[in-house]
Amino acid sequence: MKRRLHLGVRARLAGVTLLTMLALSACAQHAQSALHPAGPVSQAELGLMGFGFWIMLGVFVVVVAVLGYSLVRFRERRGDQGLPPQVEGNHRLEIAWTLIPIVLLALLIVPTFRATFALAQQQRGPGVVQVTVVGHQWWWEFDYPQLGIVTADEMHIPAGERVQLTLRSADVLHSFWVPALAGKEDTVPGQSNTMYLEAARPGLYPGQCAEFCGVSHSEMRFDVIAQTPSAFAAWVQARQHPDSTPATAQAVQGEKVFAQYGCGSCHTIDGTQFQGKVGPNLSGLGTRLTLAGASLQNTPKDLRLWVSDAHKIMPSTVMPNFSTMSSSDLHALSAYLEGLK
Ligand code: HEC
Ligand SMILES: [Cu+2]
Repeated sequence: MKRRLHLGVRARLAGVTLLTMLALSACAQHAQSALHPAGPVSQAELGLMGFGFWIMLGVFVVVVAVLGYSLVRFRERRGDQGLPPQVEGNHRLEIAWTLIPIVLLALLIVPTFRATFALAQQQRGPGVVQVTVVGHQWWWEFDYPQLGIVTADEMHIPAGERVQLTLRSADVLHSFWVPALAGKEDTVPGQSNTMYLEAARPGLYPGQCAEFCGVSHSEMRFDVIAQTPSAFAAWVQARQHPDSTPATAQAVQGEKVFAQYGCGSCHTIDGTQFQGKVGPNLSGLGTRLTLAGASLQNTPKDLRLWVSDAHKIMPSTVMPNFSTMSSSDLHALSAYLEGLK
């Protein structure tokens, strides 16, 4: 008897915890939320989650109701002696609780299969923007093979159109996740995975690596910037015709510092002799919103902080600390890099 009561208490505690969690998660308004879908892919995925959730909530309510009823109805009463009548086996009940789960699973399987196959469709055709996403410890590279563009940290896409992604890894397992736009997809060394996504409206959709990939995993964020088709076309134009010529005397000095410290052995700047492939492509850096896996805002001050002390922001990064660089060299560098358009 006592044991049954304990079970009842536990069930009630679990119920209260679940409801509290639901209430709390309903309040949070995180931009990175799969509960606020901003495109057809995440919408379809949330629809599936919702369908499963309501079925399971129904099961939960029925089980708790039967449990509660049994606890009250069959509790030990004053004057009871010995064990109550022992009942074993009930064919009707056994058949019912075998059939009900089968029916529920059958209900779940139909939309799940339909959505899984629909969302796995490769998007092809002349109008479809293709992006190769490469996960690196600890930054994201975005290549647009049809357009001849390579960038990092932010992926620009046209709103209202399907964008086909091919996902790779340069080192270890990572997982590409933009909660508002689509579910996670792993980037696996030596393998290509594919997915597509679409943003219904222009906007900024934050994403991040969702697979532990080393000490700076939490600094491996990025933004998806969905633009109107004309703004996207303008961005493509600008990236295809980068302006990498330093415009001020300080920026000219900065370009020299960049060469002198060997930054170009790791970084590419389109339209210059710097063609390194180890780190992010820095072309058009001045137009970017964030730096270094979106762990810093793209300001001259944060850029200098990054160059002089990258390991403070991102432990173990391949990017060396240039802690002995003079302040004037650092200022020249930031003038040069922030001038890249
Ligand atoms: C040994 C290779 C290497 C060298 C040399 C190097 N970097 Fe980097 N750099 C990296 C890597 C790798 C990253 C990506 C860091 C991360 O996210 O882990 C990076 C990131 C950056 C970023 C942020 C880029 C972005 O997309 O947000 C800037 C800016 C930068 N480096 C500037 C420089 C400058 C300036 C120099 C020379 C003073 C330099 N780097 C030298 C490898 C290098
Ligand atoms: Cu990662």
